[in-house]
Amino acid sequence: MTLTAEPAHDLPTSDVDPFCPEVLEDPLPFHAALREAGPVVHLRRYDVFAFARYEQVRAALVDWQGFQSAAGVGLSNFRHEKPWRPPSLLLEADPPRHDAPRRVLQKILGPRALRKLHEAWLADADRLVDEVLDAQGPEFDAVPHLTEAFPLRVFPDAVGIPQEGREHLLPYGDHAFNAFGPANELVEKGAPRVGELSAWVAAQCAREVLAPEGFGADIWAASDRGDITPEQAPLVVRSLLTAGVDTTVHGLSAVLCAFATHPEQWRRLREEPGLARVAFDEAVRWESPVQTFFRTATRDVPIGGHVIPDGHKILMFLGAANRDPARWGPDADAFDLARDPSGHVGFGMGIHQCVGQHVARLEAEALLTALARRVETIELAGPPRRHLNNTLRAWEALPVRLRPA
Ligand code: OVM
Repeated sequence: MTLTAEPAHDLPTSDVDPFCPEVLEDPLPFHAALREAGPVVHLRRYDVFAFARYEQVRAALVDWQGFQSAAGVGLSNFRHEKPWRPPSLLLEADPPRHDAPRRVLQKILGPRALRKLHEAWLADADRLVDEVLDAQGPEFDAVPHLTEAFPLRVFPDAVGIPQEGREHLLPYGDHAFNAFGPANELVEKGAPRVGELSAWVAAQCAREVLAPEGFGADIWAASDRGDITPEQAPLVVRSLLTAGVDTTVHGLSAVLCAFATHPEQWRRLREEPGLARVAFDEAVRWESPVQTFFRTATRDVPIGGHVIPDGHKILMFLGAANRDPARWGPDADAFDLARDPSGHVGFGMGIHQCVGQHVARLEAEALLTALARRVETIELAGPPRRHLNNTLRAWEALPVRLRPA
């Protein structure tokens, strides 16, 4: 093989731990430094290659042949390490094995299929907002009362799992998203409950446990048709229960926090409630509830005058790409409903792009529409508190004051 003469610049490196509490608390300065350092930065602490610019993150997401998922999309390399649970058939798989489960779930969670939930979820959000304003008055913590309450009220029912044990959903998802990072204190803190939580989740995936109608039943019906095997069906249900709750909770928290801190944007939404979905996508861009995913190089991949060696992990900073001024302009940090947020990588991009994104948008549309109808102003009633997670940009508390219209 002939080597072309590349300019001999050094690979930028960083000793920062992206998963340390200080960076998780406020990742924005680190993201900016990574973007400025170059198209690829070697993170010495974990011997991984970081992409923080929109161009490289997007290219890596789309290139599933060069940057595979089947070796895991966390730091752990499944070529050498045993995964903490059987790998996801969607997230932690490559074509061709990835494709049948993906096709099945994409149809079940697609815009056409969701039309039958639209009216019911809008009505349910109306009731929730009424109840909360009645019971709490104008000032309360939006995390338990709205952004956790709404997904927990509609999504488990839509999947078709029983009432009992639903309090396990958020802790299970929290652990699963921590597990993409290094085995740090956040993972250790979750470890004692993993057995119990995993066993509960696995039990909910059985055909007999699931309601006769719902996403769960639809997945089992796909196995009856032979679209997936009966062995695959419970793992596909598991994907819904793993990725479907914490993500939407923190996405809804993000959009409420954005409005509580941008009163002129709330006025804009109230004038034009049809902007609810754009507002949610802009908040997903602005906050990136899922901050990072890894890929693994399937060969020596040349990039920016360097080579990422076969088998090495790449860490894609979705949150940094979503605020890259080279893509979003000098106002990349602004939350602005006048912007077109399409093309953001908060839901990923390419064959693994979030299969639940239409469900998330429907939840957001319902909650924002209900709030816009009743609430003249939203403001912070105290300092919001972060919940630290290795992958999620999450909230512990979001104290708000609402003035009824
Ligand atoms: C899954 C899955 C998909 C996306 C994210 C995720 C824990 C899990 O298929 O289980 O995070």
